[in-house]
Amino acid sequence: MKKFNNFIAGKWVAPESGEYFDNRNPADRGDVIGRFPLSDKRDVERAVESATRGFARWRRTPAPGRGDVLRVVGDIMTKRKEEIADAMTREMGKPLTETRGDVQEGIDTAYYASSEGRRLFGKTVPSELRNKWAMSYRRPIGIAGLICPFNFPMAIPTWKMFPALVCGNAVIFKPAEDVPHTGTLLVEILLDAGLPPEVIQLVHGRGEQVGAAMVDHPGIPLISFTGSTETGRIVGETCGRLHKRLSLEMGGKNAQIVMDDADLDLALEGALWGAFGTTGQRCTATSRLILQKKIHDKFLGMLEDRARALKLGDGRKKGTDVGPLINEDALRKVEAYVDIGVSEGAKLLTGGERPKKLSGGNFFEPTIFTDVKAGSRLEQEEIFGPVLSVIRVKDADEAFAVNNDVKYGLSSSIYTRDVNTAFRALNELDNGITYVNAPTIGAEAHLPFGGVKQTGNGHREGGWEVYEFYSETKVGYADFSGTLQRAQIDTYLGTPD
Ligand code: UN1
Repeated sequence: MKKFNNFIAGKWVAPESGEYFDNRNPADRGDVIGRFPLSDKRDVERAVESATRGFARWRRTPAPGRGDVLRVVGDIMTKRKEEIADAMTREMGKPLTETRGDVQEGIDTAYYASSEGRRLFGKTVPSELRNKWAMSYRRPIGIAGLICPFNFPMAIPTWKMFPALVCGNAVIFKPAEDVPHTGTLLVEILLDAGLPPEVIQLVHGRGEQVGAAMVDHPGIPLISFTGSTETGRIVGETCGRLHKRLSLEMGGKNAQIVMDDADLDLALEGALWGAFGTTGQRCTATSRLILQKKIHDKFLGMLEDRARALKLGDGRKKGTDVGPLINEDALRKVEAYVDIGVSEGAKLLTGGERPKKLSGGNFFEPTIFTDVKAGSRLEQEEIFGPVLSVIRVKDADEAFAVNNDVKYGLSSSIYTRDVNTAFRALNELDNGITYVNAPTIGAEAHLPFGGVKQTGNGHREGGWEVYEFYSETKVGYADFSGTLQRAQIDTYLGTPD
């Protein structure tokens, strides 16, 4: 059985505990991919010491040079795309089409970050005084602690890591314990591309040990966390106490609205992809379907047939539409929500069980509940699985109110042919992302990604905004007048020539 290690202080090293855990294929629990370190506080401590040295060196490398390393990273990922996708499906479960997309998102992020090395704009503005310059510019912050989820094993770490690196920070990377192999491949690629070793540290293990030690460590001034709102709250409390810069990406309860005037065939494809793609394990997954009353019954008929026809199975086999859930805990959580739905009086239209076949993996049938009441637990709480709740509404106002009446605010979608309704939705839906005539999933790497309310804490990943998070703005004033000029006191016109 292959044993993998942490990457600390420029070497692949065993964890201080000497303990390892099995990384299993969720489609076939008997298939063990390898054994990965169960690290703890001591490993994080060593990672911080090394990253401190890495940072001292990396911050002095000009940003275009830092970007050049990421360009090579993108080139290597492009060459190895197929092989990484296969390894990712084996440890995470989603079908190959999706894992290829996940790697592609990493490639897009690499090239975007690489070109940002030649921008990282500050601003030069006029001073109110003569012979004085005023400008803002960016500086790196230090060590970035990145705590990543399992559902996008390549894309999400790259969203965090590449902007952090191009801004000149060193990185301590903790992949989710369900996907340590993809995390390892990513670090190998960074090293092959020429990243100086001490700039990146990889520490495997559980959130309670490694993640918590990173959040607690005073030597890590910046934390980026993607995961549940419950864990995010704990992370936020600690970071607040220690004055750390923190970006949180957390839960979602995303809705697709289908209006009476929508193209129903298009809306159907969107609902299936949004709800059951990645087995519903996306923060952006469609977990609510809000149907206007006239098309409600017809649309449900169309949806039921197609949902039943989805093929569950090993994501590495041809023809698989939906892979397994990530682990046994996820399965149990989904089952618990099916029970909650039934007890709340929602009607189970299809699914609701583990399939009879495929008992060797963490499979669960695509599940649809109808007659779901707005405000019920099924309608309000994040499930992170293949469960879609259908709510019937009379008009756009009610649809918008139902969409907005949850504690989360990541993504939303509306299908309509009416341009006014579409723009109203863009204006009125309380989410970080709203799609018109497209599903709730499918964010592109060069636009800001994130949500409002309890989905986040105001930061964005991806796009241009994330560079604000990973850099500190500094202001420089250079007075070359040779006299004391007092801002706000001396006249704007200064002393006459
Ligand atoms: C997530 O939902 O967890 O928008 C990330 C998408 C992907 C990223 C999703 N590009 O669906």
